[in-house]
Amino acid sequence: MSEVDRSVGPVTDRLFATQRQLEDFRFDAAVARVFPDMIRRSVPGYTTIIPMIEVITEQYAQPGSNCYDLGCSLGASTLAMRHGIAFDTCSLVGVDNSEAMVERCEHYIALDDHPLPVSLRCEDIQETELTNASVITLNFTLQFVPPEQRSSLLRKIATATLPGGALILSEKIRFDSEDEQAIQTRLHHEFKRANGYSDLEISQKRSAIEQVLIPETLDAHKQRLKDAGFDRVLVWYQCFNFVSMLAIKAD
Ligand code: GEK
Repeated sequence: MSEVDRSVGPVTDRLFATQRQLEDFRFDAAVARVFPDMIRRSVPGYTTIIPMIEVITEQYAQPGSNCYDLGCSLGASTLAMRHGIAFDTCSLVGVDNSEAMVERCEHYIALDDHPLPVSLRCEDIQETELTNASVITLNFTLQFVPPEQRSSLLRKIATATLPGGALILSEKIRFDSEDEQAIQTRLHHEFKRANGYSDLEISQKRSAIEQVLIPETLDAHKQRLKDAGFDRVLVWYQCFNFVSMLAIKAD
């Protein structure tokens, strides 16, 4: 029997179903194993955002350029980008610092029969060298980078982005208005309940993730993207407290 469980079929997320000791959430092997089910049932709009990443990539990918998926997990957004890139002269790179994710991601990439090669790197996205980029995706990854390190990462991304290129940035956000924060949080939890998570699962996951996933306001994101060097920033998708933005470098 192999030491590592490489099964990639649908596995139900029950990680927080029984009372457990409070520990910070980590992208370890147990999470990687249930990840497709976990993210689909936890992130409102995820199943819409993934196919739209293909559509957006198709619009912004340029021949002879590099495309990057930063925080690629099991490669859902990487594969969407792969299918959106119309040029065999592009190179596509997926990066994640979780070994368990990258190992499974290789498997998912191999199952997909698109001819464009994908190179996967297991490293911190803050260390990744970015050049000549037409499309960069941060699909629910920036929220895990310590807030004080986000500006320099976005400056690096904007500097590497070609004129006419774009960053797709999806994030969980928070709201300045306490009232709106409460309403949107309740709706998010209702979404999780409707997807079969119990109150115990919702509250244990929330406690595990609150020191690790730090949401910011939409205004803070927009301002920082502009300060980093993007010319245009727009929201192309929002469902409750989950948003996806497009940051564009002018031609
Ligand atoms: C998807 N984009 O399916 N460097 C590299 N990877 C990181 C870092 C870092 N500093 N911080 C976090 N990660 C994917 C979903 S999940 C979102 C992205 C979520 C990685 C981390 O290991 C995890 O795989 C991913 O970012 C975040 O479209 O779980 O809410």
